[in-house]
Order: sequence, then C-alpha cells, then structure tokens
Amino acid sequence: ASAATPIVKPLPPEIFEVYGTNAETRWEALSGQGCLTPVERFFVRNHTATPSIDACTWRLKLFGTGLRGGPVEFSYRDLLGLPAETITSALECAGNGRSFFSSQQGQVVSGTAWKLGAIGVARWRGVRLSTVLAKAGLTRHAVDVLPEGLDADHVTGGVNLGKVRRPLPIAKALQDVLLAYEMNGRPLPPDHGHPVRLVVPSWVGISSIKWLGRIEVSDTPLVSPWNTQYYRLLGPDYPADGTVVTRQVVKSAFELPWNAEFVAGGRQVLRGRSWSGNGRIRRVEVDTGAGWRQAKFVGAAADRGWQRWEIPWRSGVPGAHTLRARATDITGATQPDVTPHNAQGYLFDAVVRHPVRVV
Ligand code: MTE
Ligand code: MO
Repeated sequence: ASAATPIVKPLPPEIFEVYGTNAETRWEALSGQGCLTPVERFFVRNHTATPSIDACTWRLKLFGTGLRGGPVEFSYRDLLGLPAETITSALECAGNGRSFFSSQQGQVVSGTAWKLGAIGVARWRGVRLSTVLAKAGLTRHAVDVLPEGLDADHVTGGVNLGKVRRPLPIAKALQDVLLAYEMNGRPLPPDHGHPVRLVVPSWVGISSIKWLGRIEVSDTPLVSPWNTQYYRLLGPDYPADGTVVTRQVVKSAFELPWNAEFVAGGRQVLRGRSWSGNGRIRRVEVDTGAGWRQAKFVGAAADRGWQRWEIPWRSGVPGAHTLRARATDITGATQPDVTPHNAQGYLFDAVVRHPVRVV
C-alpha cells in the first residue's frame, strides 16, 4: 500500500471518520447491526500503512531466552493444523474517547482525537498463543513475550522506533490470547492483520499486534517504546515514569449521530451499547434531562464483547438537549463524571454528553 492509501478497504464517509492513517466507526453506522461489528464497519488504527502479506510464504518466528532451544518457525498451514478456538472479543484503542478530555474537560492531550468509534466486536478464530509457545519449547523462566508486526518501521518526530511491538507479561500471554487467522468467519482481512494477528481480550488495542511476524520470548523483562514512551498514564496524578496501560475501562455510547434530530414530543426508542475490560456489564442508566433511568438489555450479556440496550424517550421542547449513558460492570466499576487527566489521553471512561436537537 502506498502512503496515500494507508487503509485498503473502502471508507464510506457515512460509516467512517478518517484521521490520517486511522478510521473510526460512526456510532450511527452500528444502528440496526447485530452484536458483531461487520468488517466493513470495523475501525482501523494503523501506525503506518496496511502491508500486503502472502499467507503462503508468511512465517511466524519465535526465539529468545525463554525457549529451551533455538528459533522455531510456523507456517500458516502449521497454524491451521493446530487445535483451533473461536472467541468473541472487543478490540478497542486505548485512546478511544480521547477527544472528550478536551471537549468535556477542557484538558490538553496528544494523539488521535477519537470520539467513541475506535472499538469493534468480532468473532476471532485461531490458535491459542499458549499452544504455540508450548510447541516452541517455553521454559518456566519466561517472564515476557514481545510480539512484533511486519508493517513498516514507525517513524515519528524524525525518530525511527522500529517495528510496532509491545511486551506482554507471560501470565496474560498464557491466559486467553489468540493468534487469530479469521475474523467473523472469514480469513483475516488485510487492514486487520492478514494473515495472522494477536487478539488480547480485555486489554488495550495496541497489545493485539497485527501482521504478526516474530515473537521474542524472554527470561528477563522486555521493553519497547510502546510500553515505555507510549501507552502509559503520564501526568501529575501518576508516578514519575507513569503507569503502564493494560486493561480497558467501562464505556457507553448511543447509536446516534452527533446532533441527531428528533421531532418535538415524538416517542422513540434510544439504543446504545456499553462494554468494559473488567467483564460483563451489570447495569446501564440513561439520563435524557429528567434524571437517571435504567435501560433495558437487548440480547445476552457478553463477557468480552458489549451489552446492547434500549430505553424509550419522549422528546420534549424544541432546542438543544443532552443524552447521557452510564454503565456499571460486574466488578462494580461505574463510569465517573470526570476521567483523571493523563497527557496522552488514554482510558477515557467518564460519562459522555451526547448532544441532540429537538425540532
Ligand atoms: N499492529 C501493528 N503491527 N501495527 C499497528 O499499527 N496498531 C495497534 C494494534 N496492532 C497496530 C497493530 C493499535 S494502536 C490498535 S488500537 C489495534 O491494532 C487496531 O486494530 P484494528 O486496526 O484491526 O482495528
Ligand atoms: Mo490503539
């Protein structure tokens, strides 16, 4: 792919909002969709551009001090021959909701100004990372793995940070991480990591390395700019070198455009979705201007996906109105009114004020 087309799939403006090499899903484009995000509507976050990789010549190489022997390689066919597993899991950028630090809290943050569309939920099929690690000769002394992408080096501010890569503690690597080769029942599409990507459930999107090429397995802790410089909570409220970002937080969104229009006095049903890296959603409340009311769940609760919900609303007098949704997950974590500031704008979990117009 050339620099002019960093994303391969079509990006219709009614479905995506595009920022350079990244595209977020418009929430109104999920209205009427089921619990999975179709590939054609799934957000894309590319540090550079989507590479074109031939599954027939592709190899995954594992190496490092956490393995008993030398490097081990797997072909695409090798992976297809190993026991497969299918999971439903959300994939969400750590910076999803970042624009609200500025628009709701008046705070300065760096990074892509996502609204709430840097999330999707898919069915992922592949091989457990634990299976591949065991086959490669994992020792008891391994502490970290470092998956690395085959896309171009990431160059920022004149500095080459090398291949996109981020260490994962061995405990998480062995728990529920998948080497995925299918998304929603089809081979993984180019923009989402063809032929094989990592899917790290409940953790921030940067963990789920696309276009996987190599995995270092180490008996000493590993670092990369994506866990030292980026994807840390930095600022006065945090330790001097920040806190590493891992698990996702609880969020909610309405399946409505910004400034959606409603007819005065009309009766309608408002729909939305809530999700959390801590597990299933327990309760969702909605405020349309007259206090919090409990929303009704639609469909089964998903541990690693999202909870769809709906609530009736009789729109009032003409003018500007604000809709708010607030979710609580199984751990009791509830969306706060304000997210503590961090310089790079990660993990925004505060209740979002969604503007609508009654006409
Ligand atoms: N992996 C590689 N190799 N290169 C990337 O640019 N972006 C990461 C992650 N994996 C990235 C990557 C980030 S920041 C996110 S949020 C997710 O992929 C996005 O996955 P998607 O584009 O399939 O939605
Ligand atoms: Mo991300």
